Order: sequence, then C-alpha cells, then structure tokens
Amino acid sequence: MNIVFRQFFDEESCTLTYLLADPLNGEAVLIDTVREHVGRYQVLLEEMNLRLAWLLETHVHADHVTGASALRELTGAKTVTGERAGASCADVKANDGTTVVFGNEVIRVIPTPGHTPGCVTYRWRDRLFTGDALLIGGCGRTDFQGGDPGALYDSITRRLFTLHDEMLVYPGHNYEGKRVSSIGQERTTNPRLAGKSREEFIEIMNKLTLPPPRRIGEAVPANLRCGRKEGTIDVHAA
Ligand SMILES: N[C@@H](CCC(=O)N[C@@H](CS)C(=O)NCC(=O)O)C(=O)O
Ligand SMILES: [Fe+2]
Repeated sequence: MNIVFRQFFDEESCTLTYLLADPLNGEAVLIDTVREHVGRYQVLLEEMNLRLAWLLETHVHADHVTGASALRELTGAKTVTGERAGASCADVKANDGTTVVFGNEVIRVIPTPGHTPGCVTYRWRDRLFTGDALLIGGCGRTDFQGGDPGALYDSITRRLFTLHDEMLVYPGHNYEGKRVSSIGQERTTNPRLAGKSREEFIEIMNKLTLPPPRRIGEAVPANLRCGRKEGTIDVHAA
C-alpha cells in the first residue's frame, strides 16, 4: 500500500493528530493539529518531502488550540471544518459527503454531531478519524458547546456502527495510552454504547460529572479563528 500514515500525540491535552499523504505526488493532510507542535509537523513534512495541502478539523476543540492558522500561513494549505462548526475562518465548510482530495486519495465527510453540533468524522480508505464523537471505550462529553447526547447516540449508532466492523477507529483523544480501535470493537465493547438504548445512553451522559477542560476559555474562541492569535492577520485566510 503506497501511502503515508503517521500519528502524533500531545501530552498536555492527550490529543491525537494524524498525517496522511500520497507519496506519489507528495500531497499531505493533517487532521486535528495542536498549535504547540507546528514546528514538529513541519520538520517531518520536510524530511519526507511532502507538501501540506489540507488541514482538517473534526470540531471546534475545547481543550487545545489548533495549529491550522499557523500552518496555513506557513504552507498555504486549506482548512476544512464541519459546516455547523461556525468557524468562518475555514476555507471549506464540509457537509455530508463532501470530499477532500489529495494525490490519488479521497477523504469523505460524515457529519457526527452530538459532542458539538459541528462535529464531523473523516473517512479515508479503511480508517475513520472520529474526533471526539467516538472515542476508544468512550465518547466525547455533551455538557458544553451545544452538546446533545441524543444526537451523539444517533450519530454513533446510525452513521458509524453501520459501517464495516473492520473499519479502524482513530479518535481525537485518548487518556489511557490507547491509539486505535475498530467499529466492531466499539460496537460490541464500548461501555457507554454496547447494548445500550438511546434513553440509557442519554442518562449515562447526563450523569457524568467532569470538570471543564482546563483551557476551554482560551481554546474555543481561538479555534473559531482556526487558531489564529488575536490581533493578527492570516494572509491566506478566505
Ligand atoms: N482534563 C482535560 C479534559 C478534557 C475533556 O473534557 N475533553 C473532552 C473533549 S474536548 C471530552 O469529551 N473528554 C471525554 C472524557 O474525558 O471522557 C482537560 O482539562 O483538557
Ligand atoms: Fe472536543
């Protein structure tokens, strides 16, 4: 299989970032970058002789600031967010079935609202980049940013669990050192979802008592600007 695939991990927010590329023409995609690691992505892109074409966001993150604006500025890559994310800074506002093409490769957008209304999952080959919709043995919380547990249940059960069991699940976060799962594994073992009705799921989610993400006050407004620092101008912005 002539493809490039890498996973990065941010120790502070436990964010997982993904690099995909078609080595034949050198076009690359980054999914859910972290602003503090922009230099690290650039080094790898240079080492591998890749040209960054797309910066994809699964949602407006509440726990870290995206590196999208900085990377767009440095490389001219275009940014993609879900249409309902409300990030006017994005070059492409994706909805159901929107495709993102790099080299000979195609990524398809599946809206998966619930953690936030604008959450999307990106599907590429046998891989799903689920952001915080479906996590390994969990799912994104629904107690802020317009979260809706009923909508999340519908997204996961109707849009994700209806896909092949062998599809690999690459989430936006993991807090326990896990890095990849599959649709079959989550459908049959995820404690919030396996054998649970919509009502049971809603009750589980409404009973979670989690402290707010530490950086929420900074992260949400910054990510609505694609991570651009306040008072600066992005010359590549749409
Ligand atoms: N302790 C973390 C909490 C992060 C957090 O709440 N993450 C959200 C995603 S933005 C979530 O849904 N977490 C699911 C979970 O903790 O199970 C922080 O302060 O950043
Ligand atoms: Fe999130």
